[in-house]
Amino acid sequence: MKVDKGVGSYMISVNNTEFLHEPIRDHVISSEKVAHVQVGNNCEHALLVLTKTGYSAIPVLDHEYRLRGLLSMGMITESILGMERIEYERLSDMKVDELMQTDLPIVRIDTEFRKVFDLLINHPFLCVEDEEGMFAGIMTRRVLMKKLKKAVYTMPR
Ligand code: 2BA
Repeated sequence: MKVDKGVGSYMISVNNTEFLHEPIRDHVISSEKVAHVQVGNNCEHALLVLTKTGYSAIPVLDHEYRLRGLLSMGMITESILGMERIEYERLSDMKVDELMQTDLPIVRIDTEFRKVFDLLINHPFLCVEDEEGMFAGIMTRRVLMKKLKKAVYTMPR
């Protein structure tokens, strides 16, 4: 698609779609930079991590660094909604394993951008695994948008 803004102005192009066939590997936010909680952690700790980092959802990993699920602020608050108040005191007795969402899309580190493009429409981020099935990190909407912006503003050859 080309949008010609008239003589002497500029042209925006989305013809540069080569990146769609690139693997996401070099654009994954690596595991050590991803805020997470571990199975067995209590929900009080999880609430602390979510609040301190400012993220609305984070991965849940096991002790071997494999992905087990996803935990969001919403899941925590929902679980402690009492009839008249939020029952924070229950958090220390609840484990993240009880609340986490386990049906989530996972992509491999060699997946092409084309595939994550589709998935990131409905998910703010995707968990990424390496060839051994270990948690490698996440691919976020922000990273994809930056990649897309670059493609849009690159003039066709
Ligand atoms: P949300 O936490 O809902 O954040 C939505 C967007 O708000 C983020 O989009 C980012 O642009 C901005 N944002 C939120 N908290 C931020 C912070 N502490 N520092 C900088 N920017 C922040 P994306 O960057 O595309 O991230 C999409 C989702 O991926 C986030 O959703 C969060 O659930 C997760 N995420 C991103 N980076 C993470 C990390 N380092 N650790 C754990 N989860 C992460």
